[in-house]
Amino acid sequence: MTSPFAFTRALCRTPAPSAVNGIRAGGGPDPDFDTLAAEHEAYVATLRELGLSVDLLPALDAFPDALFTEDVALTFPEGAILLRPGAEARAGEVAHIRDALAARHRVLLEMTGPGHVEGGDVLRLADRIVIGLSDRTDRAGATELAGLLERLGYRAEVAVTPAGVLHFKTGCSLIDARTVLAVPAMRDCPEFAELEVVLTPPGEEGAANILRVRDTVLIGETWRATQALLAARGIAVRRMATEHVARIDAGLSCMSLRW
Ligand code: CIR
Repeated sequence: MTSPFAFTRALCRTPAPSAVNGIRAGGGPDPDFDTLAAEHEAYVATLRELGLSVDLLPALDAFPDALFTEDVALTFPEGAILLRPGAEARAGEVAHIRDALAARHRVLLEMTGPGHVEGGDVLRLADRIVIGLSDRTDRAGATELAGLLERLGYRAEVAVTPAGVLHFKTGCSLIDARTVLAVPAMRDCPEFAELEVVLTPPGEEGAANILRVRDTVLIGETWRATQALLAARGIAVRRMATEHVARIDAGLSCMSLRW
């Protein structure tokens, strides 16, 4: 096992104009494409500034959500795994990332089904990996993925994502090797029993999808109380604009595959 945030590389995908039609559970205003593209560009620039070598795949107009590369694969220094997204509209994205992963990883494993897993439901901890069951990730998928992870040397546990939370990581993220930031509904997640759980402050449940990259935590710019809470713990915080990606139910981890 290697550190869960000492990344050196990332794989992102340029948003297509169709991204404004990305899947979303609720209503609310549509994203503005130029603003969303600017948010994505700033995200890629930040990863590069933090020392990662970032490769940018071309936009895929036929797949509005394809900029969320995190959901279709898992990447580790030991190899990569192609997943089977539970959202039907996203299943075709996998074929479009296969060659890019094969070119960058010596070992490329692949889920064959019938189950489904999306990467947003896979939380990497320092000593194991938690797969959250959700509307996008089912038990059969989690079981198959756990077997593939074992081949790469990773132990997996299966958890439950609370109802109303899109992906497991929509509601929790790693702050450091022993600490998780989580929404109150995930406070008692048994998989966090040996960790410190820091709760998102009231009204800032949307802040839970932070992204730790090396020594810095990326967080949505509007989540002031959560930023203060992290800063008080001595963590370097980078505030990112996420308003328009959030309109299609996305956050910071979704926009890259990292290893
Ligand atoms: C979807 O519903 O699939 C996209 N609109 C958002 C994906 C967000 N991905 C993530 O949380 N890992």
